[in-house]
Amino acid sequence: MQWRALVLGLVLLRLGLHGVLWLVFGLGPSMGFYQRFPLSFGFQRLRSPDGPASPASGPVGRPGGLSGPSWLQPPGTGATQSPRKVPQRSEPGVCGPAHWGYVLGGRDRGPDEYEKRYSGAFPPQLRAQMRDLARGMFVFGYDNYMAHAFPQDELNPIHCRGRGPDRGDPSNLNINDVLGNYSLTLVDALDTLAVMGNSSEFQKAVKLVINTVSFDKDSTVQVFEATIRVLGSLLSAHRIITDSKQPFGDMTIKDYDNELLYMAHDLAVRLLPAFENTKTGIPYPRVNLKTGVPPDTNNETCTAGAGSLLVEFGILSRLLGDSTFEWVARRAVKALWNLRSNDTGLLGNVVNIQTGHWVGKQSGLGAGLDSFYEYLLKSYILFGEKEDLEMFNAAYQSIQNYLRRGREACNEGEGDPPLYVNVNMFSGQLMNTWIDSLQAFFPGLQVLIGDVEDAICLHAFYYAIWKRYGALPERYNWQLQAPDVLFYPLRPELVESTYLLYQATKNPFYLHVGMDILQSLEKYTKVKCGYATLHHVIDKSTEDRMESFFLSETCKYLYLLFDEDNPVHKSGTRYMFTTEGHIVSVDEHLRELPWKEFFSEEGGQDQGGKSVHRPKPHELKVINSSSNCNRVPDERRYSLPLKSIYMRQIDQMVGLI
Ligand code: DMJ
Repeated sequence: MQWRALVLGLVLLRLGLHGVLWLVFGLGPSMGFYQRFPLSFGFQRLRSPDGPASPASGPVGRPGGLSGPSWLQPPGTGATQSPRKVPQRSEPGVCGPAHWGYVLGGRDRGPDEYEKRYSGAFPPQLRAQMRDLARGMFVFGYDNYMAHAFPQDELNPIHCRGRGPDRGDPSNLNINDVLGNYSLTLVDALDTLAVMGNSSEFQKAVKLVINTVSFDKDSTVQVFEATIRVLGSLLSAHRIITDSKQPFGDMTIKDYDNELLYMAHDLAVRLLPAFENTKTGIPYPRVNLKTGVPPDTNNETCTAGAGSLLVEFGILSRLLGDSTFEWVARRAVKALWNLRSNDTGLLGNVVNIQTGHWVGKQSGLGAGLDSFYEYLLKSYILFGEKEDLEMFNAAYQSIQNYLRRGREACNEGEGDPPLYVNVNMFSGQLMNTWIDSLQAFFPGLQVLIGDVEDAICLHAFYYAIWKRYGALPERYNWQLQAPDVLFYPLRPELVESTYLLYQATKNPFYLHVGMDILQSLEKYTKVKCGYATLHHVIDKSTEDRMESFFLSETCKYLYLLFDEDNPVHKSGTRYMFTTEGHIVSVDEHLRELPWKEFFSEEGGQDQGGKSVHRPKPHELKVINSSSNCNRVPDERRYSLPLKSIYMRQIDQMVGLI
């Protein structure tokens, strides 16, 4: 009798606990995620929107919520803190679900049981419903852009109008860095149309871009933004059109003659002046598409802006057989890399391109640095250059050593859960107590490198913030447990990580997260003609702006999360996403250096003293007369000032001089 009472008691206790967690997390009783992922920090412990966190609601044994002292202290100073050893993976991005099943499923259980436990937890009908909701979200934004804004750059979704560069106020960088008067939203959305299988609209949109978009504009844009949003999209769409397998349906264009590739080249050539007259090789942040670097331009650039151009520039170079673009982008990455701190290995967030002095000494994972790390790894995945992986691995280890606070393992051990903070690049000292919403991309990157367990934890932290506000505030202060900067411009980073974690784990938890995000976007940001930036994540007031990444990234990742059978997952081609969410197939062709064949085996030395191959003179002639693209072999460029290269590019390609 006593035995029965004990069993009954335990069952009731468990049911009660389940119910409490359900109420607290609001994730639905079918999920059962906590059984695998014991979050010893509670989502509920974040401060409520309109008041401080209850002192009693802090982490176990420590009143005061998430402002745990372990995040304020450098690694290695507390009992539970020591710099974490990074899991070593030789080949990033290639592990299959079985591997993740092991990582997540507890060491004593195999992936089969793991699969069994969670299959069916998110019914297929619901998944289809969510996929359609995500597609509807894209269509509503896209159709409204086409109806009310095209050919302007962006849609003002509240007043149903278009928006272009702010000519009246050139200092309005928030707008002018991004909007170049080149139908930005249409260009940026091209491959989302393909991913959603909409061939008729994709074909229509591509023709429209070819026939109406020009880069011969008096627009001063940020090199980084033009690269990731426009150049990247053109290259992605070009690859989709010319893919012999056509996995997304018929995305071919009748009489297509590589127009998008040539447009990409035209744009890239107009960006090249940014790489001239810079003493370090780090590019100027902005160029005028007609006239080059403006005379009064700023010599300071953020690390991510200058150091995340290699994926797009590298693809362009390898498709054209013209090493110019990859060379300048790679030179910038190396210049930044060489400026890292000798002590910590960290980089700052703002640098002077002439002196190489760090103007912003903050090192973190968010604004100013985010895609720098991302592109070290993604460049390696695409191009297979070992030095990119080596840089990434070293950067990742420094991040673990100096930025990561909290306990060593995500789901076990004592102390606060891991968090990546902002520190001084030279001393490793904490610089502030906020994290930004851009940082939410990092778990996705961790998935690619194989650090899934840590990714789960960091993602959970961001999701906790999302659940609190129905959006991610631009900055969240983890000590005050309140937003520091309140707007949310429909950013994709949390969805991106959610999608990648779902692909890695197949845990339905991530479908619930995606559903939650979709529903709050519908609830708080949908307006008359599209989706609007949240001005204030607490009072939910909106701003009349829909950034182009909403269609190119946020909607795409949401759609892909729920579209299990999408060719991105099932076609046999491996795809990688650029930092703007554009798909690029990872194939052998991009690992070839078309210009390499032009060099002899005779060695020489480059400016850094490294061995290089020297071309034979007769080979150079062949190269220069081989096409209407300006094929400049690498080593020849080493001996030329960049100015000459640029002049020749402009002269031959654009005819501006
Ligand atoms: C996008 O343009 C890209 O993802 C970029 O890398 C940083 N952030 C925005 C969206 O938030």
